[in-house]
Amino acid sequence: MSYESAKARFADWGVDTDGAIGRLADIPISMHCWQGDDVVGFEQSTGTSGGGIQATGNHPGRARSPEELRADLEFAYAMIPGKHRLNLHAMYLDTDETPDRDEIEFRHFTPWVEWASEQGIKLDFNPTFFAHAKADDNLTLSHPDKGIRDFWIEHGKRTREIAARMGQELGSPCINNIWVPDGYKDIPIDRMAARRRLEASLDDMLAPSQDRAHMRDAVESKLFGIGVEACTVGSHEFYMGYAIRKETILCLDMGHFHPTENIADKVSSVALSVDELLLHVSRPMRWDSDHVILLNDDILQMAQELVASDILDRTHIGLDFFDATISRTAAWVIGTRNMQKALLRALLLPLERLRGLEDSLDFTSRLTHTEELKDLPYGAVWDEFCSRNDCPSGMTLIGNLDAYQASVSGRG
Ligand code: RNT
Ligand code: ZN
Repeated sequence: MSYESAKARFADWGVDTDGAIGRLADIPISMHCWQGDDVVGFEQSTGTSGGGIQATGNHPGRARSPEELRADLEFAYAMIPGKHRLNLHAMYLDTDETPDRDEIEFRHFTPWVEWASEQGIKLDFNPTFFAHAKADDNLTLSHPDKGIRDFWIEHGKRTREIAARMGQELGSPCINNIWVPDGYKDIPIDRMAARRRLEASLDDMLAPSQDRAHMRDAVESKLFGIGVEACTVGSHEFYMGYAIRKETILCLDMGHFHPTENIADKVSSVALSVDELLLHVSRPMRWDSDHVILLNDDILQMAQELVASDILDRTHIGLDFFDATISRTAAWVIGTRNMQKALLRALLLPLERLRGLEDSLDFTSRLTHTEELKDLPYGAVWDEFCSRNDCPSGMTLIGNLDAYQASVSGRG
């Protein structure tokens, strides 16, 4: 179907497709660097990621250096319509030096900032509280040993300084997201003590004030992880309260709740209590498995909630998945485009009309509407969005992804 006929079909429902395309072009997605190399990073002496984070698979083509990762990212961004962000983790430093986590400085990341500036990409950042000997017990900021807590507090402070410099250099606030793996494999005696220690450490870390035009702090909760089945210190309730009291951004990772919970339902509730949200859009399968996101009901509902609740301008959309059984570049491209496709569908809803039906308790017509709307030609509008942004779709996209994967599959 041509775009013109699709536009007319949507116009029958009172929906302006050009308006939706225009709005979608202004929504940046923060693409996570760690899909490109299976969460390994570029420190000289890393082991496995630990902390219950697990990339499984050994498909050829994993990026082994910052240069390879940047080349892969450039290709991926070229296959994704619009301008997006890159979400870097502290363990992706690019330097010949070997600073420990409590020694990192902005200069260890300057190649990333120079590259981002050339590419017109803004950066987000994360302290890395895993894949380190001092995190082997799955306790970092809540560790009973003050020396270990202090080590991680210093790491966190440094990432906040680095994030602020990144944001300043690139002219866009860098979201620095704190996730710690802290928890207990078996039933702890004193959860309160662990939570008090985590809170005190976070307070210390966040004490130095930073300009919110340059960086903003976010905190990410989790239900459980492999190895910390009995208790996660930084639970949802912990961070929800913390974010409200300390006025940080709250990060909701879609894999960090019980599998039957609907994460889309949460955003309007938490948005009443915190100014800004960060999402880690992910696809848990039975557990926090971080599968590549599909254009499925979970993602469609999430996008719909952001649009219908009118919180797009205070929600930072980040992605968090990593599949090592498929092409890493294809994973980025598929997942990021799916997030955009979901947002496009939400932007193409006749929301006023649907709200009217709901408010007049006409649930029959609400259901008829939402089901009939599923037959509208979303694909034609998406194709138009891609072509206006010089991006391929369909068979051309598949050909490009295959060719790029073939070009990197010889990496050892
Ligand atoms: C882990 C969290 C966290 C990480 C990244 C690498 O369960 O989801 O966001 O995936 O920081
Ligand atoms: Zn996450």
